[in-house]
Amino acid sequence: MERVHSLRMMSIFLLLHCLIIMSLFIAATTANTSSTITDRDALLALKAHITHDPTNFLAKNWNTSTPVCNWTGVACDIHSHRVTVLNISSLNLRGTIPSQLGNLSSLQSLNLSCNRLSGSIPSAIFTIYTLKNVSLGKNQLSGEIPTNICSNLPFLEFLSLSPNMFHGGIPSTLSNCTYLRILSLAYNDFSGAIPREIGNLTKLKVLYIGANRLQGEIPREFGNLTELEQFSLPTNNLQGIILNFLQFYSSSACFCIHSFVH
Ligand SMILES: *[C@@H]1O[C@H](CO)[C@@H](O)[C@H](O)[C@H]1NC(C)=O
Ligand SMILES: *[C@@H]1O[C@H](CO)[C@@H](O)[C@H](O)[C@H]1NC(C)=O
Ligand SMILES: *[C@@H]1O[C@H](CO)[C@@H](O)[C@H](O)[C@H]1NC(C)=O
Ligand SMILES: *[C@@H]1O[C@H](CO)[C@@H](O)[C@H](O)[C@H]1NC(C)=O
Ligand SMILES: *[C@@H]1O[C@H](CO)[C@@H](O)[C@H](O)[C@H]1NC(C)=O
Ligand SMILES: *[C@@H]1O[C@H](CO)[C@@H](O)[C@H](O)[C@H]1NC(C)=O
Ligand SMILES: *[C@@H]1O[C@H](CO)[C@@H](O)[C@H](O)[C@H]1NC(C)=O
Ligand SMILES: *[C@@H]1O[C@H](CO)[C@@H](O)[C@H](O)[C@H]1NC(C)=O
Ligand SMILES: *[C@@H]1O[C@H](CO)[C@@H](O)[C@H](O)[C@H]1NC(C)=O
Ligand SMILES: CC(=O)N[C@H]1CO[C@H](CO)[C@@H](O)[C@@H]1O
Repeated sequence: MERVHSLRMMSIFLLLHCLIIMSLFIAATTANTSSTITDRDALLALKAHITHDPTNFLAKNWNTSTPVCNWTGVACDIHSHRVTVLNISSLNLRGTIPSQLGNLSSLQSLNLSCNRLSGSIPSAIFTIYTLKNVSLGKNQLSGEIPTNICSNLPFLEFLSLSPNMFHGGIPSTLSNCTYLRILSLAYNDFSGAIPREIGNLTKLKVLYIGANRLQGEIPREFGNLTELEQFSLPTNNLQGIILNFLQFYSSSACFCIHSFVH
């Protein structure tokens, strides 16, 4: 009698154990499915905004028969299955950037560089709190940088917009992206003064703002940028600017340089 009782207790215990493990497993695999669907829809919106894809990269690799995390150029967090990296650089893609991309709310690295994308950057991109790297260089993008660019990007380390056709002023509020290490705004159509607040970005290692229509003095505060290793500034020494910039591009292997030097 005793034995039967303890056996029964044991099987109830085991059953409970199984139930807990099963529910944990279900929770893990179904967690945030609505977020992963949102990620998929955001990438499908991007695909729909690409008007020309000469290597059929998106047509071949981005389809709903495979999970988003298996798509080429996409990487996900292994636990949440949220998209953390989007790299579709150097594919000669034409088209525009849809605002739905701003729904990739776990994205850390966005690389759309070396394509032929046009239009402006949707402001929704600047609401992705987790962003660290943004490479949009070597496209045909235009518009202004919004003054609230850094309001929701506390972790931004890498911002490259060169070369493109952005205009307007360089916002002084860029200094709120306090972790910026690489800032490349060169080869655009920026005008106005160079904001002294950039001198607050003391982690800057690379600063390219040359080859724009900026005016005035280089702020004294730039003397505070003690980590700076490479820079181009709007001086008369255009040769120097190009040299620095070429070095940057050859070291970062974006082999699409010829077309804009000419
Ligand atoms: C869907 O994409 C996968 C690779 O991610 C590819 O192997 C497969 O052929 C594609 N299917 C269609 C119908 O294009
Ligand atoms: C997606 O990728 C994972 C890991 O690389 C692999 O195990 C799985 O079979 C892939 N799924 C499909 C549908 O291709
Ligand atoms: C990004 O994509 C380009 C072109 O497909 C590739 O050469 C490069 O290695 C990729 N970078 C990363 C960090 O995956
Ligand atoms: C995604 O972004 C678009 C445009 O920014 C928005 O209209 C939509 O409601 C967002 N949410 C989802 C879940 O797709
Ligand atoms: C951001 O870019 C830097 C330099 O290319 C790289 O070392 C780093 O791993 C990237 N971070 C992410 C989150 O992709
Ligand atoms: C920039 O940061 C300061 C101090 O943290 C804050 O008061 C200000 O509102 C921020 N401005 C923007 C545009 O993000
Ligand atoms: C940034 O720099 C400006 C001018 O150089 C200064 O007035 C301001 O206090 C600084 N802001 C922060 C948050 O360090
Ligand atoms: C930055 O530079 C300015 C002017 O050169 C100086 O007055 C200020 O104290 C410096 N700030 C820091 C934080 O080093
Ligand atoms: C983005 O891709 C280009 C070309 O593949 C590369 O040179 C650049 O370093 C990448 N940006 C980041 C932040 O990794
Ligand atoms: C279990 C899990 O990953 N939950 C996350 C789902 O997504 C929301 C918003 O992105 C997060 O706040 C949760 O932590």
